[in-house]
Amino acid sequence: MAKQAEKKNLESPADLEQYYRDMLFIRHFEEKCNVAYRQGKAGGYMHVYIGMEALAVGWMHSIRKGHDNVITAYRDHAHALLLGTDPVAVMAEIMGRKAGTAGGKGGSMHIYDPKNGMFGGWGIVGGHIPLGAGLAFASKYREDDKVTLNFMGDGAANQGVVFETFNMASLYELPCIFIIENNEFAMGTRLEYHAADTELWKRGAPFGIKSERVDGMDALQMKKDAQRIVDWVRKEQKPYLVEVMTYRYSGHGAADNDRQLYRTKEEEAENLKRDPIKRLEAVLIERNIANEEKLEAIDAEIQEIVEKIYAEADASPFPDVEEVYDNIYSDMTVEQGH
Ligand SMILES: Cc1ncc(C[n+]2csc(CCOP(=O)(O)OP(=O)(O)O)c2C)c(N)n1
Ligand SMILES: [Mg+2]
Repeated sequence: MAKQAEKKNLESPADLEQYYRDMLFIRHFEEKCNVAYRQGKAGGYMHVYIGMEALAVGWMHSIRKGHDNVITAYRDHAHALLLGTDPVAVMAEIMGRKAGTAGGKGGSMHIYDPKNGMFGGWGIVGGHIPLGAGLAFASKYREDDKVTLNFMGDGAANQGVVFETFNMASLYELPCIFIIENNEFAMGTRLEYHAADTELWKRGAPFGIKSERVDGMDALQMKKDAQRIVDWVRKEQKPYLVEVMTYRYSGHGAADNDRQLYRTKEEEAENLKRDPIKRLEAVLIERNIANEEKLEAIDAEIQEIVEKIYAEADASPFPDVEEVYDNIYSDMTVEQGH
């Protein structure tokens, strides 16, 4: 009986294949970003999500795309890509081109696309957390039934403004999900060196916020947990705090080539065994949704798509010098009704 019930809860083969494609797309897209950076085609700061893809897939498939709000820090490509932001515009922004989401003037850390519910892309650690609560406050005020996903890193979870926001979100009962992407590092500083209590999920309790810790390396489990929490917040109209356990395979940013200064090769190898993409691959094979041949074909197809995106972005010109003072102030919020 229990087994049958469990089977009922399984996503369809098409869903599983979609999660797989999405994770692989993020991985290849960002591998290409790294190449662009090394070739001098992308500048400034750039931080990839490699190793953390299951988070973006689980959460973005649990919300109403184009309706709900998402805000995050500078590790922001995956969130935008899965919300439906034009991938050429994302790549072009990373490359500083006119076709970018901010006309090439924001760069990798500032992917902004409110029409698809993507409110950035922010570089000040913890600085966007009150902005996310503001989005949730607007939803509550307008009774528009939106949920806000407010992502932050484990390092960001130490910022004072985050605690102030927890207090107000709880006090005002905001439909806001605080998602701590615990990838075990804040730049080169390990979790246990920066957090007095490494169980970050406990930080919601003093404010009366329902909180828990979940696994972010298993896309299917992530989706299940994310869906349950999103549904709860939408119904109860109260905040929630989730610590998602994950691991950053890459360096902090594209310029971080010295990972071995703060972690060993053995640790990296151990964590690679938990690769969320490989894990879902195994499920696809086990459930006869795909065989090795099909997986290879999907991989080749996605690599080709990414190459096309890159070529299209690379064909876009740089912004004109005359545009340098444009869009510094904007009344977009009023125009778009957000
Ligand atoms: C207020 C502030 N302090 C310091 C920095 C420099 N800085 C950039 S990223 C970062 C680490 C943040 O780590 P975490 O929140 O865990 O996010 P992750 O990079 O792991 O996604 C720091 C200290 C900053 N951008 N803003
Ligand atoms: Mg971190």
